[in-house]
Amino acid sequence: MRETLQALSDQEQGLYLLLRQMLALDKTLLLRSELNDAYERFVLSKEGEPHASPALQHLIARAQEAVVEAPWIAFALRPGIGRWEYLRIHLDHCRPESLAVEEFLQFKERLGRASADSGWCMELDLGPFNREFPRMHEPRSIGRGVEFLNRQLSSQLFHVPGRGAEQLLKFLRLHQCQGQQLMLNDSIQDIDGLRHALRRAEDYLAAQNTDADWTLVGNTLRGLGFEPGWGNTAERMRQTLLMLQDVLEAPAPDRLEQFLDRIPMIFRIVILSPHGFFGQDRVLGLPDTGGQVVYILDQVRALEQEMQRRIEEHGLALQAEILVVTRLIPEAGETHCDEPLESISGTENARILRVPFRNDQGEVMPQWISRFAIWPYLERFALDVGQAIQAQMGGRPDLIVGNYSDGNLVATMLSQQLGVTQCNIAHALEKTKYLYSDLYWQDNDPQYHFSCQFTADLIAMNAADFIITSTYQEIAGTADSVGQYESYGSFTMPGLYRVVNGISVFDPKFNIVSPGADARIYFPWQEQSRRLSGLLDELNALILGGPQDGVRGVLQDPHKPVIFSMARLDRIKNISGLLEWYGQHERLREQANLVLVAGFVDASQSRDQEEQQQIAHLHQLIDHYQLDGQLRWIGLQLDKPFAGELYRFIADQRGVFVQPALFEAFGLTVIEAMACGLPTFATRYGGPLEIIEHGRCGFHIDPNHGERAAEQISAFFSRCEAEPDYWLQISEAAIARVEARYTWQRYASRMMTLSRVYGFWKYVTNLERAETRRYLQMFYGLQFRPLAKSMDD
Ligand code: UDP
Ligand code: LCN
Repeated sequence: MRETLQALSDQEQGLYLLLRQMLALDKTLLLRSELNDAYERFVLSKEGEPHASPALQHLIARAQEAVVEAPWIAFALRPGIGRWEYLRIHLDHCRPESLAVEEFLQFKERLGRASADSGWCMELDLGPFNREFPRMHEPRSIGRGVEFLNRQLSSQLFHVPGRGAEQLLKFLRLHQCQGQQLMLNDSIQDIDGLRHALRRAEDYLAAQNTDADWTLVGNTLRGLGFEPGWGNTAERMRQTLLMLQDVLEAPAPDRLEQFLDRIPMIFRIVILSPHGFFGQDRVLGLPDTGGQVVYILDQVRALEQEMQRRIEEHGLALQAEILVVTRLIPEAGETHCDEPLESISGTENARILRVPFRNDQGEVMPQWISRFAIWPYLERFALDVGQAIQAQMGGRPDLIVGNYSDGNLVATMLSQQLGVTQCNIAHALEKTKYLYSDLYWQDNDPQYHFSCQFTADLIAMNAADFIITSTYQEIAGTADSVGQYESYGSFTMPGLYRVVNGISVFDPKFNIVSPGADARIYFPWQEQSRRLSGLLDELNALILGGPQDGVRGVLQDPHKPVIFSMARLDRIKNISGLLEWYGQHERLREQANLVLVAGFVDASQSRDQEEQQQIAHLHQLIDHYQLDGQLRWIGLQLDKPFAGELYRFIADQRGVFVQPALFEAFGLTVIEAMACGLPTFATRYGGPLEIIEHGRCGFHIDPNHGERAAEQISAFFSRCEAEPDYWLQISEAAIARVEARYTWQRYASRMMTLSRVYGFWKYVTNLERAETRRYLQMFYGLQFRPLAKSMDD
């Protein structure tokens, strides 16, 4: 900060003129883009030009936003990823002064409608609790928390002679599954005893047949103090013993991680996903029902395989078990969401367990409830789920995974109640999707109830033992944009509370583990032998055929390539934007047809208000641009294999996929389309920015500049005509990108390692986190509960 202040100290005149121009805009809040525009205009103006300077440019380049309260302007600066500074400047003397974050937030609050009259506002600060906890410093370490934590904590733990070894010994004695003691029994009392037993067991195993299993060597090992879990063969058991010996001898973080990876810790997992229609059939595309469902079902299959593989390697005859817990919806329409238990296809022992929401009187809520309105039901749901899990599993799980804000809050309650490691997956934090959703929360609250959601998010993200994200930008953004988690670092909801230190992107609980595209479904268009050729007639009829129920438009020239998009009909998905860009771009309309799979064509079939509005809007646009002969809007739920074949069908015709969202947290459709080999144009706001390498394996588009996006797509088609190999080149690069980066196998293996390592550190450092838990409980009781309750009134 000192540097910034110093650099600006001799810029008084320039600052004065620039600030005057900003004040003249007559806006109370200036966004980054507006600040940049203002500066550009300033340096091009006659009076501004002589004052253009690196110092002023630097200020503007770092400024994320400015609050104008004439004659003051306060700036929030982001000098680097995850780093923030604040300053204010008075027009009269133009000497910048540094501000504390809370002072900057107070500036903002004065703009919010309900700024507290007394000026008092509750301030939430989680910083002090984490003071003792290791924190990363380098942006490139963000999202690689487990490596950092291992390094830091193992050196702390093993620094005090004997302490680490003692903890490890205690930890190894903890493990049990279905009443069976694992790893060590009580006969090993101390570290000397452990070292001694390890040496003897190692000598013994070295003399055995390398393939011998526990039935052959178990008696002797048990006599030495060991229990099953060290490996499925004498050789593997020996390796594991040696790894432990190495850790005790010279504790290095990588050795510790390797050893922890060998400990049988995870047999039963509970995955929470309360909202939406969670099911295996006929649900995708229904409101609140999209990628999260796909992600979880694919994740479950991959996790079960990985768990089972590891259980076998541990030498244990046990069955992995996974429960996905969601809401039971009695009025489930065509879905199976009214069934309490459903086996997950493609798994041995994974099920969906459905528990209904109940109101205060204990009555079951029959209808679907929007994800924005579920808050009053969650506490009771968590209690009911706790009982249902125990009944179903006959005990507690080894890991609880929350999904989205509601699932993460329920995961927090359950993990605390059961003392189990908690992992959070946000999927999409709503906060950054809507402009000033925090500052103007009161305007949005009747529809979106963000006051509840952001409070739940803060509680859950701070309570989690570890957090998985799909991309780096989800945590910390980019050099130019703020990360989704980063946006919870400091913010204010005037009249409610102010967050000075909500979460730090440098917290080692963050780990990037990207999801995959199901390779059985989304495979390259060239792999003819795997293709579902039986669907061809149906696809032809659906895309190129005549009028059909649930479909609008008929493609008059079926030979043109297709611009394809598929998404839930949320406003943020911006399907209407794509329709408009296409409608307005004559050349693009000549070059290609447009095919949309989204929502319903008939608004009366929709239960969701936002979706109904979007449907009406799409109809208006189609009428306005007279698109019925160039567009096919399919308002039907397609099953996954069919959707996979649809991507490839469009690739056969040398089409493209477009993901036009105003913001997309990750974007499974993007990797699905790419895995099938469709050149993809996707929003530059959110995950696709990281998934796609622009110009190589796809293209970024800016949804705020639709005409440019349409131009990019049109230019692509022109280039494909001029260079016959161009389409193929992008298609192949897209396939390769997904194969290299987005596979479920890699995901599952990483997730298993993380669960073990964080499980260990949770045990070892439990005391340090107790204070945070207490504070969060208070925040829940005093803030979240009344907010959720008031939604009922
Ligand atoms: N999807 C679908 N039919 C639809 C809309 C979406 O099958 O009408 C599927 C799509 O293939 C993808 C998921 O739903 O697997 C959407 O995930 P994405 O991450 O793209 O977006 P989300 O809906 O989660 O915001
Ligand atoms: C929710 C979203 O909005 C998508 O961007 C993600 O791809 C999906 O969840 C799965 O994580």
